Amino acid sequence: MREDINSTEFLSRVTAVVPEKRQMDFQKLGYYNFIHFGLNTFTKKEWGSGKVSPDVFTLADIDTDKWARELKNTGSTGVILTAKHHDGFCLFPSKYTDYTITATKYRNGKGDIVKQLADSCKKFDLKFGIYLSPWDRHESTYGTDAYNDFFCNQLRELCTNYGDIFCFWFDGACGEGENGKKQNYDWNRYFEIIRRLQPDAVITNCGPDVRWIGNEFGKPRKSEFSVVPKNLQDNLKIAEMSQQKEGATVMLKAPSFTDKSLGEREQLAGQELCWYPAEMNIPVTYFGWFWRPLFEIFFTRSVRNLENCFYNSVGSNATLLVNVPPNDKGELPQKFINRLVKARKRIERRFISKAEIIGITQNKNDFVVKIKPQTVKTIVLSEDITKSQRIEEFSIIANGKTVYSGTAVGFKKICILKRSVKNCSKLIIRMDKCRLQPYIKDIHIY
Ligand code: FUL
Repeated sequence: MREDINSTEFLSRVTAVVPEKRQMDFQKLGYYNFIHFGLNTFTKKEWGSGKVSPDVFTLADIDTDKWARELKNTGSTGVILTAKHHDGFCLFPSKYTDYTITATKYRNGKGDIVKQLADSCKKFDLKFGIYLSPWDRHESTYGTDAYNDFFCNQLRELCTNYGDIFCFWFDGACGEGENGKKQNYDWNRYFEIIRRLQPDAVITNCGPDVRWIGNEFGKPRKSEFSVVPKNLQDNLKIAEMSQQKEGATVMLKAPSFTDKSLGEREQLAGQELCWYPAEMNIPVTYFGWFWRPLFEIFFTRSVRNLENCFYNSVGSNATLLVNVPPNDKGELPQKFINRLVKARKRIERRFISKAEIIGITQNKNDFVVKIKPQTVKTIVLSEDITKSQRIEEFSIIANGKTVYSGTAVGFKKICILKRSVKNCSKLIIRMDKCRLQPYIKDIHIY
């Protein structure tokens, strides 16, 4: 029998789903960065073939402190580095392959960019994460069981030699075809290694902790829910779903991650559920993950666009991962950093004049907030997600008029009013639809 989506039984089951501690810590990070760097930076390709000579990597050294300092200035909380992309080339001296940074001139063949950046992140108080592509176009064992051992060995190296890792980012792309090489990834074994060696790390994208928001254009759903059907995490599907053709933008074929709506009551009925919050990943250019001069010149996102991406993710119950790719001099292009810094300043400006809250009273579904009179333009709401995500529809009423209608709140919802309300002294946050009673953690008014 189909579950009654309005019954207390059903809603109790849904609201019993809450985050793990590692998911909670991760959500607090808000905005952080990706760094795509490797041989592709020099060949100006998105997907390296795995046959490119390490000689194309011509740099003798890089100032990763500068990367960390500059990213920190953009308001970032962490950095995820492509330790290995699909071409199989490793930025760290993996013992299990020769196709690594030690085969280049970099630091006279003694370099380890993963270590370098991990240290720089520590210095600048940034979290450090690892992107390790399961798809490997260089490794000869790829497509056999031995590759799973190889991949696990690399994972162990990365889990043990670089301090705390906050995130392992597994890419779903797996495009080999012509030579028939296809890998059955032993995901459970990979996850088990990470859980054992880096228990606080989240496993993202092709992993059980954080889900892909479903596009790379900076567009969230109308409502982003963190409670979703558990079968979304189903690893076995990943191979079929994965991206098979080179392209700057990933289009997974499976409908699930890209579904227009996810986690609405109808989609949860009769399903096993899990806590699986969204991450929005975007390149700082409108497309392309590795640096390309033309992309930098013509397609760097505008300050406005970056600002909106922030509200659409961090302000809409997701996290924001922005890729900032170093150029072939090993530097983060100033244009990227400048735009991100400007976006940060614009965002910060919005939150300067915080209203002094005189009192909050709850009257059934209304939270009545009295403030010292001022002009109001932005309201930030947070649910106590240790009690799950509950709000489905809400409205904000000021001076007797509805000034905002919204849907999901979750960890954080930034509500920007179309028109600011002058001389506002009282706001009502009305819960129009909720999964049992709401648990509001914070209300901030600006
Ligand atoms: C995709 C990859 O194919 C791209 O090259 C990039 O790494 C992006 C973040 O994920 O699946």
